[in-house]
Amino acid sequence: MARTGTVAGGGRGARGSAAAPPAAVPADDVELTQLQRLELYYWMRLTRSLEERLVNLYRQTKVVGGLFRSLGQEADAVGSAYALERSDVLSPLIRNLGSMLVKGATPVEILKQYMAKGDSPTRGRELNIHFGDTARGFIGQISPLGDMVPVMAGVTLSFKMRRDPRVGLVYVGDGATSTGAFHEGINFAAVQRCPLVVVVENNGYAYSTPTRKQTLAAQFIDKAIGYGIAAEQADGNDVIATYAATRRAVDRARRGDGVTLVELITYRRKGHAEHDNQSYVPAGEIDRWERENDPITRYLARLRSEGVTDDALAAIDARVAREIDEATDLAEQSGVPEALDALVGVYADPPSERPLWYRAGQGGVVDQHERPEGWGTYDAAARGAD
Ligand SMILES: Cc1ncc(C[n+]2csc(CCOP(=O)(O)OP(=O)(O)O)c2C)c(N)n1
Ligand SMILES: [Mg+2]
Repeated sequence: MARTGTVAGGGRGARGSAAAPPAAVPADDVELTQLQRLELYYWMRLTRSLEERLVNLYRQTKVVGGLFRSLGQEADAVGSAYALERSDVLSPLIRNLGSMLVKGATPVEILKQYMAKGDSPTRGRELNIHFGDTARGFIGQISPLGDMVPVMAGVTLSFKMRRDPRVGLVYVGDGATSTGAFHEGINFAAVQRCPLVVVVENNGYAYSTPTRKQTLAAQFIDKAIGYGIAAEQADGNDVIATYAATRRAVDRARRGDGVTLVELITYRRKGHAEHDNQSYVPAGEIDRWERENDPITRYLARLRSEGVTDDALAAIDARVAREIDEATDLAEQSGVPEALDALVGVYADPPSERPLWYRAGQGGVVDQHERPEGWGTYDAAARGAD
């Protein structure tokens, strides 16, 4: 079994990730041009600023539904997605706004989606970043944790069967690794030697449950041993280390050497969603991560030490601010969905199947037994004895 890894942060792994930030270990040397290094900064800054704009809109009650932040996890989302080629496919989670932006999702789409506008990607029928576009290589996410692992096993098995040299990447949280779907999916993909990268974002919490309360594994890469697959572990708050570890896994998958479990050690600085006040987090923990291990602050220090000027960085910040302002104006101008639009794309039109024969001419029976008066409630009084 291949078992390699950038064990940055002293291999602290699953059980200790929330206790203390990993030390700022320099990442492996990787081949990235200056332009690419600045792009990584752009994507992280865009992710954070877009979420900050969403917080403002949420407080103005313009966001419909919950708001899930990736504050402090921008390097893990951006660095891992950046390791993919354009034709590769990823399956994001709620904290992977950065990954979706890298894959081509646009700020205006994200803002419209969160505000449930009529011309948003799901036309107001889904929330936050639950939408996909196979042309751009990101699959629409679903809420059941771990369930996208078997889906991505299938997607990547189809790549392999068609001899299509594409790679798939699926994100799971630390909590999601405790589901049956995760186990079945990763095991199947391992046995089939699918070109799949499974990224475990170890951010210390699954909702209010700290990692030590939902697994006894010392670190998530240990789980790879049981599946007979390769593992990589990296400091998820170091964008270059994250990129490098994921890139090794992507290269391995493309070579035909199967699945890699990549553990990215990071920290969720906000609650599960905006409504969560994080009362269960030990005092000082969040402040410490913000002070000592903010992925953007760390990367800025690195870029400056490599000779990037303040002017160059300010130009990126200005570009991000301009793009988000323009996208917000556009999104705010869009209208709400038409009520009848809720039916579009739900039923086949015309129906692909003829109605069931035993229902032909039986509309009255169906109405009586399946759509009684007061649809959705049980009106016992009107029905007498039953
Ligand atoms: C199978 C399943 N169980 C429970 C939930 C409810 N739920 C949604 S997110 C979440 C916590 C997820 O934690 P983790 O996997 O660590 O991801 P994170 O939010 O930290 O990124 C829970 C329990 C769900 N969506 N699916
Ligand atoms: Mg988690």
